[in-house]
Amino acid sequence: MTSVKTNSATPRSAVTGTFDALIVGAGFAGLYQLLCLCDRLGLSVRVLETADGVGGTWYWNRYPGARCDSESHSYCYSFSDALLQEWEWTERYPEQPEIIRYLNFVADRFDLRRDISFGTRVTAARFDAATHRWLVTTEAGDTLSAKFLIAAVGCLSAANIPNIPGLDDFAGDWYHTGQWPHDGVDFTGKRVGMIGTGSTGIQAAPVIAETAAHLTVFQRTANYSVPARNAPLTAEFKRYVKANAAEIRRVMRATTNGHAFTISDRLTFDVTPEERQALYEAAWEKGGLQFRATFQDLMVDRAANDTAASFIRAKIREIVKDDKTAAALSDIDHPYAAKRPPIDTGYFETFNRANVSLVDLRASPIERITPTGIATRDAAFDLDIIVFATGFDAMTGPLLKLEITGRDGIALRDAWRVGPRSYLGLQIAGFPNLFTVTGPGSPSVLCNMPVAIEQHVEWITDCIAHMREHGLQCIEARSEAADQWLEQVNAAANATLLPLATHSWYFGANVPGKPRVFMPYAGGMARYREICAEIAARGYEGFALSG
Ligand code: NA7
Repeated sequence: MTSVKTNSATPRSAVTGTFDALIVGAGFAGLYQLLCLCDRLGLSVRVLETADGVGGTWYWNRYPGARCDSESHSYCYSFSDALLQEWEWTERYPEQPEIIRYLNFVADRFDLRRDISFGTRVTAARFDAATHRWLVTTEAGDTLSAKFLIAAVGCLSAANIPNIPGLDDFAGDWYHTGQWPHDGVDFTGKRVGMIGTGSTGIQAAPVIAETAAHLTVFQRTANYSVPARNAPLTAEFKRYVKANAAEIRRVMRATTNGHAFTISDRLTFDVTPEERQALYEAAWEKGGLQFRATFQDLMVDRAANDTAASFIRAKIREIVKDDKTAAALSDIDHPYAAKRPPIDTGYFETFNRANVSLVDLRASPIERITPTGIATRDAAFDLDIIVFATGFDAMTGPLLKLEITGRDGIALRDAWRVGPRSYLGLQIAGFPNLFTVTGPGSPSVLCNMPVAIEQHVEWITDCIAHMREHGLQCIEARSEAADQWLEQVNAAANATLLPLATHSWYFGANVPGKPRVFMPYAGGMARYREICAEIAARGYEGFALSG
């Protein structure tokens, strides 16, 4: 039996009304935006959420091994000292169920649920020039209206299911990791094929291998990964986090990537090769995304990056016993961290298990899916289950799915036909009073997400407060400001090694036909925060405000 297994929430009806603001999405961004607009500004607000609960991206990503790569004490809101003191994480990296528990705790703690309509999918949003209001339509056919529309839909929430011929004929079950069934998947005794070796596939493979009869990993692009070294948090560390909450927040707000660690100011070639090796060994033992903070110049100097890349390749070859598999896993074609660097729990070790094998798709691409499995150019693999760990139509996908139409009837799809064009990743010319939380053109996915989200939500809240104070009705990014910002986004990316990974999802390259534009702002979160603050202080320079 062919089956598409997704979590479709039950649509509810009768979600209507007139509001000051509508927010789409009840993840980290939507919840905090709701809190700010209701509690700080006293606006009437409704959150529309497809799922049956809070969590956003984390509501759907329930695949085996799903865990955040940011450390738990930094993967949370920092706006409330009381919340920081009340919540306690259990592990170095929070697992998906714990993140969901956290966001439910936040929703209850701040009484947010009453303003959220769950099971409500937005199918269209149109700016009505006559009333200067957004008209939002839901799947159930209801229409709501609001002065402000805030898209808090996340960057990685539109699943990318590759269009491989024959999928409809597959007799087994298949799943995308970002649309995982709530009751889980039993791999016991099954022959499983997993396509994709990004952060998700690298997290999922070791867990699937524990119960599957056989796991075949289909790798198109070999990837670096550093051990996560996950572990339960000690009582001492928990005390440290509570006692130092203010300092941790200060560091997170001051660093390029919004994490609670700082990037070393040491340059790669200022130390001897022996010292460098020892520093990499120490970073490998420590584990986590912090590996890329070993030297200041790893992301800007190719020769410096090569030293980190060589170190990790050597580790892969040391861990993986089978020479051919080790060669395919370490044959990596891009600089370290030019694609989002995964961290893992026993990923490379998994290939030493008798029930796990690797298929190198560069050597032999997938030709089709058959009723019994996957056929590559050179072989056929019999499978009971296919897992697509194939990522997302990142950043623009979730926004385009809202079918937004702006002033003068311009569809966002048309406005962005050659790529996203947004001022600061916050507003789009032609779309008045629409804000995008962590939209393309902002640091977003290059930053620890809660930090990026809090900065955007607070900026949007301050902006709306400013408009109310000055009796202003409309704000819209100026076209020329968006163009100039796009140049800055490109310049920031070009100052790093990030553009050298031309197949990265940062470019949209993982989705066939998607315009190739480097989407996130790579100039660093701290610098970006200053830019946004300066623009606001100069009377919202680059935005047209009208009464
Ligand atoms: P990613 O990082 O986009 O990884 C997707 C993987 O799937 C990657 O290895 C892709 O290979 C592979 N892929 C995608 N399409 C295909 C097709 N058609 N055939 C074979 N292989 C394919 O997504 P993740 O879910 O792992 O991670 C997304 C983010 O979530 C991550 O970066 C963190 O920020 C959290 P490719 O590299 O494109 O050759």
